[in-house]
Amino acid sequence: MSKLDFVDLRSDTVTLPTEEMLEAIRHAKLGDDVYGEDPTVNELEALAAERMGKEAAVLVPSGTMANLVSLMSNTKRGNLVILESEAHMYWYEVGGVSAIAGLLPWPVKSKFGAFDPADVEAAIRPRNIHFPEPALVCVENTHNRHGGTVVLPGQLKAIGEVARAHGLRFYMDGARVFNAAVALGVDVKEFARQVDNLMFCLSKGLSCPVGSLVVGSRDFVERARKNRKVLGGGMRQAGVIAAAGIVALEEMVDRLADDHRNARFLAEGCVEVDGLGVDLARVQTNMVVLDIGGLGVEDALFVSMLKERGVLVGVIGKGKVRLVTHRGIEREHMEKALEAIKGVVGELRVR
Ligand code: TLP
Repeated sequence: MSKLDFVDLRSDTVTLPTEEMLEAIRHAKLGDDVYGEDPTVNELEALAAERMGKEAAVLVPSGTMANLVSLMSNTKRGNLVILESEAHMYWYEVGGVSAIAGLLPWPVKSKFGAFDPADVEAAIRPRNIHFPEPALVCVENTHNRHGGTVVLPGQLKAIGEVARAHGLRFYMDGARVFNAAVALGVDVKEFARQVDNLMFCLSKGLSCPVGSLVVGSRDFVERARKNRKVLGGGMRQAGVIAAAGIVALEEMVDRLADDHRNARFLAEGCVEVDGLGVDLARVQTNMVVLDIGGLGVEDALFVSMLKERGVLVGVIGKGKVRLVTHRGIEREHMEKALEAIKGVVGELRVR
């Protein structure tokens, strides 16, 4: 990123493919993946399953489709699904959980994204003629709207035990589960083994242009493959996507630690700025959420003033501004962002 470019902290989804990915795409062996004949897709799916310690995986175009096919493959229409009340699936996936999967979402609140197992237990109502059949419990890891917080393997274990005791499946939206693993310094399998199935994204911090993987048992993945097809997600020479994914899994995981360090640096700088709120306990991975409520201005004004200073950020709720670090954002960009934030806050406070 040159000094003239914007410091784009809206999301890690803005990352561009690396030179090595572009090279791998150029040389990828291709075939028709709907026939199961794309060798590069087959290699990526086998690699993803192996990394997660599960039987099988299927490549889908997006995280949203990954969640949707997983919902469909874990439930029957009319079932009840327990979700965290700030979950991406509940907020940002256009209501596909009901509109397409035909499920009743049952939101349960939590502090940092990890439900209290007792709250999950309470949400699982007894089997009764009046009630929908509960089928699935979902967690998100890292948790986006909670600020990139990690749901710990031990917390997953406790939630999973409640789900299984009632005959429910347990699914993880692991869009950023590699961030969780890197933050804790543990193998990603520590998270994956606690759930029946999960998805993760290639196109966030791992820098791929497109793609997510749905991972689980052979039976589940077979259903997911069929559900991907019904949604129009069966792709042909998808090895062009998978080639970058293989590079991501082999080369791009460890560097997520840089993003975490940069987020921490930014957050610690922002804590010092009068008028801003930052909950440092939530700054566990590559996100920082600023509470700008104390400034008494419209969120859009704050965002546009930062943009004038060359910094792009997003709004995730009234008075809540999200900044996300990723590849291409270095320490100097963090310094520039911090200066810009201080400048905007200073200007607003003298108004
Ligand atoms: N999140 C995006 C936006 O949609 C908000 C972002 O910029 O963070 N699960 C989680 C936890 C996600 O954060 C996202 C994307 C998805 C699923 C959906 O992935 P895509 O965007 O590939 O459909």
